[in-house]
Amino acid sequence: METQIHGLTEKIADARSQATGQLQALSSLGDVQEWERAWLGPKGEITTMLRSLGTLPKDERPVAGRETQALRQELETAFAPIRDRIEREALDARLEDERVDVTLPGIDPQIGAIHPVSRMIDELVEIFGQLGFQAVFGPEVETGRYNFDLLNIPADHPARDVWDTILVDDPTAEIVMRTHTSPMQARTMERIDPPVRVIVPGRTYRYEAQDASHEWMFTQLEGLAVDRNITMTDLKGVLQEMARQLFGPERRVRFRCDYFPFVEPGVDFAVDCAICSGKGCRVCKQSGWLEMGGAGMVHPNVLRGVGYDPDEYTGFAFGLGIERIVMMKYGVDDLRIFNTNDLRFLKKFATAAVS
Ligand code: YSA
Repeated sequence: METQIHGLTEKIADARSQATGQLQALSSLGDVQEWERAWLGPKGEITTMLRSLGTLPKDERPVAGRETQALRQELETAFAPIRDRIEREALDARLEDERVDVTLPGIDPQIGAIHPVSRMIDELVEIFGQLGFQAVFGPEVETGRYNFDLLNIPADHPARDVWDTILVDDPTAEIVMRTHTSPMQARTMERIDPPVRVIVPGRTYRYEAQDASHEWMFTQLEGLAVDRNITMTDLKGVLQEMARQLFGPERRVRFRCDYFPFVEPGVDFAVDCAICSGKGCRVCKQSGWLEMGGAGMVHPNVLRGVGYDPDEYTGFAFGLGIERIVMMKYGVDDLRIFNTNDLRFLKKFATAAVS
């Protein structure tokens, strides 16, 4: 009996000297956690000792229990200030490490800019909006029916070849990347009755060799107005107003005969070069004029094709090349740069946006 109690007292003394010895050697947060786990934790030495009290004879347990609890108390009291000191030191070191000098100059954020072509579309939507046109959008993958048939270009017509069409998958199904925004003429007229006043900005695709003024993917803006008594004068007035707002009040517009199967009469229209005021320069290729697109009075067959009566309604339509307009407005001499992601080029427009 005596030996057991004696044994426990020795064990407690041992534990005390070991635990306090280790305590003095703690130096890091890891040490602190490890020590606490080993001595005071639920699976630690003191708990194990308390659990083993059950093996003592009943009348000795209270004394042994008190002594063990006293040891726990003693160790907790000795541990607390050491733990607090080490935690504080670790926190101080971390704060020093992560110190931020708020007086250092900041890093300028990289500010993006709207692409010049998108910006031009926004500008045109605004201008035509003032003239009563609403912007609508159509599919870039089209059927031959909308890209050609309903535009008065029948299957065997040679005009079908001039569009350099990119076919999607099966050639017999004639699913095409739209070669122009004109398919939206029929799509719009099928959906609504006159009066119609819409513009259609969007991407178009042609199997075409690239050069300074041609891309295989480019952007057009279609315009369509159908109502009673619409004449060529309305077309000229609308395009003249657009040119005036886009390039300045003194700009002149030129219309020359051209052929498109979906208009009669058809024209191409140009604006006198804003860069040289029509005298001739590199941008207008010394002609004094910058071609902007095709236009004309909507062909009666196109109106008939969507169920409109050409004896009751007339209309005009036009299609502009947006990249070419940006080129004219800003004197850009190679259209391919629009798709190169060249930041030096794009940043010029970023600056123009904020100035
Ligand atoms: C004509 C009459 C209408 O009633 C309505 C619309 C049109 C335009 C017709 N759909 C068309 O696409 N005509 S077009 O082939 O001469 O192209 C119109 C404009 O798109 C051109 O003036 C040019 O500015 C631009 N364009 C054409 N091919 C291009 C191009 N831009 C860049 N790269 C190309 N490969």
